[in-house]
Amino acid sequence: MEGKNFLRCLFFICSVVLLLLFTAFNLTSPPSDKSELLECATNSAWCTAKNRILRHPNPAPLRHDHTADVPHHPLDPLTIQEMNKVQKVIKSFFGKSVYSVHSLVLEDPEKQVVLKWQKGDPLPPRKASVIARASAKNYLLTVDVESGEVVEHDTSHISGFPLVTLEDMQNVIFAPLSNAHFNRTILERGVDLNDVACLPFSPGWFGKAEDGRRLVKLECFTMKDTANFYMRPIEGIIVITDLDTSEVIEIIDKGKHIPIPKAAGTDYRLSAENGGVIKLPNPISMEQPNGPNFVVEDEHLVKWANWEFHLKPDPRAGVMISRARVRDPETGDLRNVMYQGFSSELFVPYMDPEEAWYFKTYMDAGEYGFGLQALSLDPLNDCPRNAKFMDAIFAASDGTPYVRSNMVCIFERYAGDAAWRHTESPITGKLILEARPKVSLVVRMVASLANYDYIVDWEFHADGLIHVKVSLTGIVIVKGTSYVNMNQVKENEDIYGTLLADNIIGVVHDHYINFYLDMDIDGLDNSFVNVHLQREYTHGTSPRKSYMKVNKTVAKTEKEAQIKLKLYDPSEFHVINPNKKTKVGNPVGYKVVPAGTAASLLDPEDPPQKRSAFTNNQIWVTRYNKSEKWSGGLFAYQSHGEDTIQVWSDRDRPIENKDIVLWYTLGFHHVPCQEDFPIMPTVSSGFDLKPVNFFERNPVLRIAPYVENELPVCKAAASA
Ligand SMILES: *[C@@H]1O[C@H](CO)[C@@H](O)[C@H](O)[C@H]1NC(C)=O
Ligand SMILES: *[C@@H]1O[C@H](CO)[C@@H](O)[C@H](O)[C@H]1NC(C)=O
Ligand SMILES: *[C@@H]1O[C@H](CO)[C@@H](O)[C@H](O)[C@H]1NC(C)=O
Ligand SMILES: [Cu+2]
Repeated sequence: MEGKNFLRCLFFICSVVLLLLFTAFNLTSPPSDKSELLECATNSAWCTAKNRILRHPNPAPLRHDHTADVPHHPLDPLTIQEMNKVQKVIKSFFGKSVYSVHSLVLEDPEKQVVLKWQKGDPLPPRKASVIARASAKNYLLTVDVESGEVVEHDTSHISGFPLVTLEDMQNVIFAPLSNAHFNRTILERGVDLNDVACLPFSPGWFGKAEDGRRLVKLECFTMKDTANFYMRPIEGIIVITDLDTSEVIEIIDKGKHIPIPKAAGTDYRLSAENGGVIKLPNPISMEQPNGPNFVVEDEHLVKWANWEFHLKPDPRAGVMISRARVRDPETGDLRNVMYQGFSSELFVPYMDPEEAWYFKTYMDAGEYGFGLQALSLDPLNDCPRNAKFMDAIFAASDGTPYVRSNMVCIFERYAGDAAWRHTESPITGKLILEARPKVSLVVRMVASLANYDYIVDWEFHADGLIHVKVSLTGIVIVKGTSYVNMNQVKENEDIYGTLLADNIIGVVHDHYINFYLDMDIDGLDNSFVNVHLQREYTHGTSPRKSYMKVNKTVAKTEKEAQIKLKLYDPSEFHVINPNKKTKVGNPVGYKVVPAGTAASLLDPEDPPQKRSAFTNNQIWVTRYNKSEKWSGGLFAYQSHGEDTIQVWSDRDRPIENKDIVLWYTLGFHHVPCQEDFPIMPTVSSGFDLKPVNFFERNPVLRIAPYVENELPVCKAAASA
């Protein structure tokens, strides 16, 4: 696993073998060097102060052997043993046909069944939902794990293909090198064939001519003299390849005049810096010598403060939060907030219409699998000390289960913020100073989609707030150019981006992440209320000319809940339970608080926009329907856009006092800048789900303040 091969492995994105090797490495790393440790004064717990910047990656916490896992909860993911059973069933179902498994996950039981289930009850029948391909056809199967019964669902009306498997990608990335014309083209550019690495990019969909076969567009880079080969594109060469046969269909070569960008300055590893390491003189970490305040019961049930929810990794969504409930401090009851929440689809369109770029309109969840691309997290750097890690069990393309260790982490966060505070001013003569620390619980995963990294946090607060945060970092995918200075660019010439370094353009693009939020506020039947804020005139009845007035409208049908955000015509958006009111008579509810808003500027009829039509609005509300989960469509790869949330919502079903699903799209416009080179500093945004009249009063009045002598203080072990 040296040099070139190691790099190739990196972007085949995690073969199982690599993971096993990685785990083996972790288990055998030497114990910490004592001089690097800090000791807590309040007890004898060791607090390591190591950092990856200074040393090797920290040992991952030991994960247990999953072969004997059993499910405990109706929503628990399929275990290794269950997947093995399903694999046998699939094998006999397809008989002699060659097949590939693109998804093998638990088929969630009916909502009513899950809601009725209580700990100690037998589990409802365990079923697997399988997406497979055989004989050039998509299959959607439900397999009963115990009986082996298979139900086949008709999906012939849905265009597109299931997500590409890791094996698909591994099979295809060497395809260009089997082509003599490709080799010649590369050699003509002065690149050694042994330095070439090709990445499989989904082709989008741009017309019926592309139908009938699974296509991939490979773009190639040179790995010479850098770990950051993304910054050394062999510009303009696109190798269109058949994913099923690895046959090279066409080689487009439009960049002969474009030099390969230099390697100098592209590496981002500390080992490549020769100016000396910058390090804060005093190490920082959050101390928790007695361990965290949350528990994970039966592998998937997270309990912290007043929250309780089910958490599982998912190959497509990343993580799924289910049955999120919060305890009411007044009654002690666990109250339903959200039945299920997850990232449903992503859309990353690049804004360059040229031949080698126009198709770059990625739908990362449906095309690649947001969870499949989430690799093992690095303890202490990806998640703080005292984080707990959750492994994922995913299926390879032959249906064999494998373990993705440490894919999700759970940790408590205290960043010195206040949950609430007040100081009474001296003029009232009262001496009051009340302040409370804000501690929260974070669930985190990081998807590394080739060049880009998406950090997704679900953060639960004691006051009932759920904050969803998405952070973008990693490497901007760049375009080679002959320019080395902006003074060479003609006045009206569009370079579709920003010149980041010699011969490198960061192309303008967007990132959208659409969240499925099945809110069930104190029950299934909820309504969506547009709490419109409007200017009202006093018409001479007051010295004031105007004021802001609240006007609430309940959305009757889905179309009334297709929401485009407007700064100068603002609203709040509430999901309420009209059947349950507080003591003073307000319906209980939660609101979605938008942030990170961006609207797509593509034409609604542009094929990428039709396929990712979830970006037509920032908020949607649909009638709950178990088979409407993926807002860009079940088969997003080369989809035409006839199975999207736009189509479902346009059915205009009634949504008042019904079981409804809220969808929110977080967006980022990204005009790259030089600071994004050679790796991008993290950019974050998010949205909140916040209680509105859900509690009778501020639910965290009884939180205790911090007192100095109750908190741990760490000092260097060497001087202790
Ligand atoms: C292209 O080059 C690679 C790497 O040198 C080599 O393995 C392959 O056989 C070549 N392909 C053809 C068709 O010559
Ligand atoms: C409230 O908003 C609705 C829908 O926009 C509008 O029809 C109605 O006139 C408004 N009511 C008032 C009192 O402004
Ligand atoms: C549920 O969703 C599927 C897929 O969009 C659709 O075919 C079906 O008609 C929907 N059912 C209802 C009751 O809306
Ligand atoms: Cu970006």
